[in-house]
Amino acid sequence: MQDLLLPGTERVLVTGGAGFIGGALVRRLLRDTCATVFNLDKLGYASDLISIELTLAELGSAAQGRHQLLRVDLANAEATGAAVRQADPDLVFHLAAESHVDRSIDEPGAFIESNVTGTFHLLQAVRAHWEQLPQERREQFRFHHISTDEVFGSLGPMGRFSETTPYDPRSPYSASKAGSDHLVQAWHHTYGLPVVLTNCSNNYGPWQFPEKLIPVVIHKAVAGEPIPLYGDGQNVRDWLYVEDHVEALLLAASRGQLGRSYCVGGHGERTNKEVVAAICSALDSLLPTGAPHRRLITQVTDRPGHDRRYAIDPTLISMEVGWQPRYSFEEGLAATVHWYLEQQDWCRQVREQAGYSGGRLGVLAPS
Ligand code: NAD
Ligand code: TDX
Repeated sequence: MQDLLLPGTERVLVTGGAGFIGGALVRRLLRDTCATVFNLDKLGYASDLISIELTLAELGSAAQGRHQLLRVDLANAEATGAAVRQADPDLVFHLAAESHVDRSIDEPGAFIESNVTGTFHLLQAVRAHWEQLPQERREQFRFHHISTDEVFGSLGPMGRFSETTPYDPRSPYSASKAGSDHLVQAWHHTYGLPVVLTNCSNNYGPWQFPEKLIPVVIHKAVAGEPIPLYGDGQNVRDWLYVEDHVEALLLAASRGQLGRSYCVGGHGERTNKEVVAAICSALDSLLPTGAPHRRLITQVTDRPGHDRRYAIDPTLISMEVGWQPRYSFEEGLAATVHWYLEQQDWCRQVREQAGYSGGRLGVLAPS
């Protein structure tokens, strides 16, 4: 069971563990390892701990005391230092970030604060921790930074991103993530901090805050409201089921080469129009009274600076660490649509808590 982690990895710090991908990672660590998980999160609008609480209840006494929440904002250097000292980690997965491109258009400052300054504070705290570890723990220690394919910019109709693609971020979100990637690499080169990075494509699956494409489309279709398709709907994203991303993170953290960055993607390229159509036809079978749901698809003003196409070449991570995605897009999407239909109360609750009514984000005022 402990094989998922390097031997001696008993204390794992996950930042952003109350979010969508961090939550999936925390649940996996609780289920399939014996490690104690320290979950550092500011508990922002996209956070929710219900999925972790359900997992803890399911595991019963086996998980007693193995999940410890550290409610900290990485923008606060002092609190970040104290949290890292309390966690005393053997391994860090850094996922905490503001993550929604549309919100980064409306409020870029929050992205610089969490993603750039927050990563800087975390790196300083982790470096101080790592430098004072006894030799054996110091040699095993890893800092795994979780990033996105959006740092590479936008592709034309051909080609895929790989580890050698130059950085070319184009939204406030992707620029802030690129900044954090550069900080992590700099801490490796300058201070010797043992880091691994991964740059993953679009994730989807259960427990994603309902502001991103797939949960938004499911929600709008079920409610019988217009389904917003930005621009011509021909933008391409490379979709990966969240459990496959978690598997890649665990493998890269234990088998990845230090200082390396790995591109993660599951050959899931689809246009937005194709994704929306697939959700509508899944819903036609599950909710025939609303069929055909595609009548709700509505083209709306495009996202400013909308990247045209993302696609990942995952050769390096499959060759070097042995990662392969398990879910096809069709399997993952069917599971996701089914899950959101069952969890409409959860969606309503988290939207209400966040003060988000489901309206359009990230449009510039007319000049
Ligand atoms: P999310 O928005 O669901 O969760 C992010 C979590 O980080 C939230 O719980 C939030 O409270 C926390 N957080 C944000 N700023 C913080 C701060 N200053 N201090 C402490 N906690 C803070 O995001 P997600 O989709 O789970 O993404 C997780 C990570 O994976 C991010 O770094 C993101 O850039 C990266 N990523 C996401 C995707 C995707 O498709 N969702 C793809 C590739 C990479
Ligand atoms: O209502 C919508 N209609 C629509 O057409 C929304 C919310 C999105 N879109 C389009 C914009 C994108 O082309 O769908 C595509 C996907 O949009 P998002 O779900 O907002 O994701 P994206 O902007 O591609 O970024 C995501 O993938 C990379 C995550 O939010 C990032 O955190 C991750 O790094």
